[in-house]
Amino acid sequence: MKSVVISGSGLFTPSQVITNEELVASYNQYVDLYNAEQADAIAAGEMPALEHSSCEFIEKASGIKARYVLYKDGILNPAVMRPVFDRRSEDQMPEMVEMALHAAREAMAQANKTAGDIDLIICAASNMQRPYPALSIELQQQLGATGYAFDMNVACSSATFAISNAVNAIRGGTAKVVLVVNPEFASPQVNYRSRDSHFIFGDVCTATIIEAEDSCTSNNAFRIKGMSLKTEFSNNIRCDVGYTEHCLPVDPQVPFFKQQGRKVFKELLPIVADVILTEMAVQQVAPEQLKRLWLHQANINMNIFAAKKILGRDPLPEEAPLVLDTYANTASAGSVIAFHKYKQGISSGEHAILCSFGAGYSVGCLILQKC
Ligand code: CO8
Repeated sequence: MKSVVISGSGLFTPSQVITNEELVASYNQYVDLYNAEQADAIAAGEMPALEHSSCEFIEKASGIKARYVLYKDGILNPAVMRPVFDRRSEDQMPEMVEMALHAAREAMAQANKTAGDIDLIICAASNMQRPYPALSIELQQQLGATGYAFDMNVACSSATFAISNAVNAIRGGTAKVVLVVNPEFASPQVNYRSRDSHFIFGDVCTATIIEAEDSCTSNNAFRIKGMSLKTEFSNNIRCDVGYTEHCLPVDPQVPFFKQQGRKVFKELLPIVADVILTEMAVQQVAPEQLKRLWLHQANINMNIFAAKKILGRDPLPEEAPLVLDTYANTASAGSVIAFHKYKQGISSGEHAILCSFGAGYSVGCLILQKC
């Protein structure tokens, strides 16, 4: 079987930051206005008063301190509470393609690849800004690449599932060098009026270059030694927005991400641990051989729990790096950000794990070995 590597990675980080303090202040202003407006109904017991959000809760429950967003202003305005931006015209790149272009260029430079080398582009993310033409095909044109391109979505596992598709395309002979991009433009899907979820997501884009080991000239490449993917249906992380929306009665909750966070926590972790430990056994990689765990970044407590299950002890911070504090949950990009920022200091032959987990449920585990 052909040996395939990740030969480069790239990251686009938006320039605008929202701290917990800013987010909570705007949410609490919204709550005060709402409770004042509904004072009579609340006093009559017809509806409950809304409660304030708190920075202490957010940091303790999730590990999130801030998030990057493409459009900050509308989000923090208690009368708006959504990112405000115009639909771009047909001759302008949509945000997701623009983000992907930046991340792609960094990944290509790391991998010593030009657009002429890339013959497959996969755009994999939790949301697509439009169904067609595929965003990946517009990116292909922007880069000046040839071959073919397609979009795909497995929510938080979009990146790992796309890397697995890339490996299979290379092994099957339909591609030689694959660019995978994960533009997670998450903020439009966040309900900033929901105390339970207003703090969870940030915007970002990651990119990776996947190619056969024999064509790789990068000095920081990782062999994809094992891959294991698993899905199991659950309604506990869900978004119902779709192309039929305009035919249906308007439901103000539909466009938003929603989840049963506690249930996700309880149900998903055993699946994650099982997928990772089984693949480690298949690849004959023992816990003490693992130099790093680049895990999905949804919740600090979840990451520590998963790392403990894998290593059989508490992880050192550098063994299971977190980017949640500054990036928040960035859906499929999270584990790739951790990989991109913390892939130094691993010697040839040493092993590491890149693993996503989230909606679906879906789990994607890659066992990597430094070339
Ligand atoms: N401020 C203060 N208090 C709060 C707040 C707040 N903002 N929110 C909730 N509380 C209160 C609750 O009311 C509750 O109070 P009480 O005990 O009196 O009822 C208390 O705090 C505890 O609430 P929870 O039980 O909900 O709190 P948790 O400790 O479970 O933490 C989390 C909530 C952080 C959401 C946690 O459950 C979590 O992170 N779970 C894991 C979820 C997860 O991994 N999800 C993955 C989703 S990402 C994904 O798959 C991609 C989806 C597609 C991307 C879409 C892009 C937008």
